[in-house]
Amino acid sequence: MQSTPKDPGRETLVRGVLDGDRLSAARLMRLVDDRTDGHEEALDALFGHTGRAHVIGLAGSPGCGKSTLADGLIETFRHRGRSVGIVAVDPSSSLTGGAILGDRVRMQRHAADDGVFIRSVATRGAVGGLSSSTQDIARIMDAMGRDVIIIETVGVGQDEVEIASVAHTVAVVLSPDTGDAVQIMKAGIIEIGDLFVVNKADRQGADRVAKELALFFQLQSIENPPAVIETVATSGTGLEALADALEDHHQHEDPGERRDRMRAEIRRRIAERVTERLEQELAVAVEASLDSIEAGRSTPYATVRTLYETFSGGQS
Ligand SMILES: Nc1nc2c(ncn2[C@@H]2O[C@H](COP(=O)(O)OP(=O)(O)O)[C@@H](O)[C@H]2O)c(=O)[nH]1
Ligand SMILES: [Mg+2]
Repeated sequence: MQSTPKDPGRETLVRGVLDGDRLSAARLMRLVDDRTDGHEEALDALFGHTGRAHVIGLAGSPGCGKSTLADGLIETFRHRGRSVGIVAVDPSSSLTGGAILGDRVRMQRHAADDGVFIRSVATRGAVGGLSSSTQDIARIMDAMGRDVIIIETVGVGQDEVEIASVAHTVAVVLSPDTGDAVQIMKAGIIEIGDLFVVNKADRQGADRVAKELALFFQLQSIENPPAVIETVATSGTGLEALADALEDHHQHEDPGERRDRMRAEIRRRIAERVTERLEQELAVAVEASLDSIEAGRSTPYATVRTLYETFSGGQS
């Protein structure tokens, strides 16, 4: 890759993304990841150009086959003439680092396809949950004109709940070898699934898991029970049916529900960003006040009042 003589302006970057330029998109994604000054303005400029893509979330325990499914779905959607964006949420943990590397190698075969854009996002450790960059990255892919965006989560509790507010369609993935079904029903993950995938259908027990799920929905007497689809991600079996079900869900999505989800997402987003900034500033301010408390010039109580007034803009 040639190095650019100078940093392209924010406007050029935004224009590039809107034109579907991969390099511009990748550059902006890096700015977002690093929280570089000005990235929010670029996102602002793109915001009005988003909302067209179908955002799909894949949730489920590690090892159930989400990456393999995502990889297979790339192919299925490409055959249908759709451009695809993949957002893989990387756990920062070195434990799973190997698996991520494996995913990258596997998906590498799509590298030459201009209709495929793959990007991984690191989770931000302590904060937990979906990296707040995830939504931004998805939005950039949306703005660059991707038809379908698939977000693969790492599959730890909070992520899976948050994915429901980011994606239009959430597919909860299960596999027979993790003894998942019952556990997942307990964990409340079931509520976020718009449809359910029983992957590794080549293994014993898959039919049982699928039946358990169907029975579960039957007992709940839900009016429109979610689809349960069996797949073998490694061979591609069931992927057409899965893509059909994903598209079908999107086409028949209740606008009210979409609006609720979007509002939940935006609410969470704003609170998260504001909190993040305030916490940083507050930490600095608290640190700065320690000396004067120690020297007897102030007290913790007075400091609380002063800081509160400062941070609430004087409206206590
Ligand atoms: N037998 C079988 N193995 C699968 C299937 N799908 C995925 N796997 C394997 O399961 C392992 C974990 O898959 P991966 O996609 O990385 O799971 P993830 O952690 O959910 O992303 C890999 O070794 C895959 O090759 C399947 O349908 N059948
Ligand atoms: Mg994976």
